Amino acid sequence: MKWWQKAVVYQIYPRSFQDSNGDGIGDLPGIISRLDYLAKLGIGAIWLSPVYQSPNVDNGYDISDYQAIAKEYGSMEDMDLLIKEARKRQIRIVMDLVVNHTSDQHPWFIEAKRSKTNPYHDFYVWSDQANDLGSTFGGSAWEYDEHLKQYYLHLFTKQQPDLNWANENLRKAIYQMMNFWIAKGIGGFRMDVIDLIGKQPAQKITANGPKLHTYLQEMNQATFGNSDLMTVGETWGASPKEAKLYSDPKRQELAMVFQFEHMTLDQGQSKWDVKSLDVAKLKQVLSKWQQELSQTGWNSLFWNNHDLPRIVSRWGDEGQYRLKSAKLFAILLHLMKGTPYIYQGEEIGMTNRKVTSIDQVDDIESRNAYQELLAQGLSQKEALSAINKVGRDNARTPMQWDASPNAGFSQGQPWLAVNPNYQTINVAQALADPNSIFYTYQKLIELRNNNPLVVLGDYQLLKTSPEVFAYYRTYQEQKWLVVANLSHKENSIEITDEISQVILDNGAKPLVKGRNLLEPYDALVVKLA
Ligand code: TEU
Ligand code: CA
Repeated sequence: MKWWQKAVVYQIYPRSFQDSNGDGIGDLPGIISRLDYLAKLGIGAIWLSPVYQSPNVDNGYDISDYQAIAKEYGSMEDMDLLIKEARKRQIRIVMDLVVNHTSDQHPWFIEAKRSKTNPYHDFYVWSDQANDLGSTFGGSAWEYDEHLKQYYLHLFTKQQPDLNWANENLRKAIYQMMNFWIAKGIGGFRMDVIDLIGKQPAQKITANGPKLHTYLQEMNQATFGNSDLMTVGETWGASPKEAKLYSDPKRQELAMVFQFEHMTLDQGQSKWDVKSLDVAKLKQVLSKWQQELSQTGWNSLFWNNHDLPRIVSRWGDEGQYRLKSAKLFAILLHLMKGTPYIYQGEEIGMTNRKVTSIDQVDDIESRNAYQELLAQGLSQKEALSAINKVGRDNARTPMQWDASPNAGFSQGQPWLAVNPNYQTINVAQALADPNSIFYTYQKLIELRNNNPLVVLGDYQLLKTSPEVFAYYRTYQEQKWLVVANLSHKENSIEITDEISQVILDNGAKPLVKGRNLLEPYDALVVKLA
């Protein structure tokens, strides 16, 4: 068993985690000061969103120097100290690797723009014509360069020019940079939009290009191949078949990928067209992924990240049932097979935050979408309502540590306003309350550490009423049953097994053999006789 099959990973969005010097921006010393808290939770790794030098057009996902720490986050000494202090607590640091594109301020791009014969020109993707390929953040994916009279490709903002992976020197430079970080003793890489690196824009192929897996195998050989590093690729476009190509150990590519099929179930025509969740579909999709990757490959398990709205607000109930529904989503996910990820604040049930004007929105994706939605004929109110539901700032408000001003995140003015509910939802409160969401997560991590069933057991979905999600995990002689009522209404479940013990619940009454009534958002794990 690999360490990353047993570990739970905690994602930190450094800008919003803990500010140590009052400038309103979270930083590395701030993270170090909170390691004991994370150790108490029990996590085995931190996925650190980008801390590299960046003009911050896309909050660090536009990198101008891969081997320098952004000044506002601290220094390389702070980074080394973070790695060391985390290791002392058996926590590894997984770095965000953003190599589909750089910032337009990266020296490579500045050189690339000088002339068509500059050795760095071919590090990027140029074309004499623009086709109708669009950018994820709105508008065309092509930007005209007046000087070179050529277009360059940017699948995200125009300040994020796409790298040309067909260029061998570029690939070597990236591998060298990765080895620089590996030598520091990091725990692995989370690879930003890695499914795009094989792009062939002339054919309008972006995800899953023909050479994608060749590049990843080459990268594996040139960098982390012979180490025990954890690697997870962000792949919005992956089907189970593709996920197996990435994560089949025999193929020597990545440890696992983030797939997003379950996270797009409430989308209509676009991300901004939000529908209600069909729980039956959620069951079907997650069960499909559990089955498909049961023999080959490995799943990653998540509800949240820095791009997604908060799960309690999205599919749970942030009001009356906040505690119960947050625990339900924790139990449902952490008992599945795969590596679970917790996004900062999820473990205390942080919620979405509402804005009343576009001026309160920081995120580039939401700001661009707002203009596009208005142009499509939506009212300002409708556009803001969509942003309030699924905008990325929902996940990016500062971490709520305690009830003091600015939630204990900063002594100064936070870069993004704190969610006003911090006086009741915060870490200090959670740690003081034995019934808090925090302790449910802690218990789930402990269960994973102590029971091979949780890591390795087979998964099997039970046939139940549509809103009840129930599955078995079996390993050797052991069998567990997980039941979750994803509804603010009562439901029921018929159980054919003898139950020997309740392992964990969210306030739900113990289950019995036969018919059981389930209260809203009831969730529990039981051991079968
Ligand atoms: O996200 C990939 C991506 O496609 C997102 O833009 C996603 O579609 C969107 O956020 C959903 O709302 C990664 C990073 O996680 C994201 O933060 C970056 O902005 C993006 O890549 C570009 O690097
Ligand atoms: Ca700071």
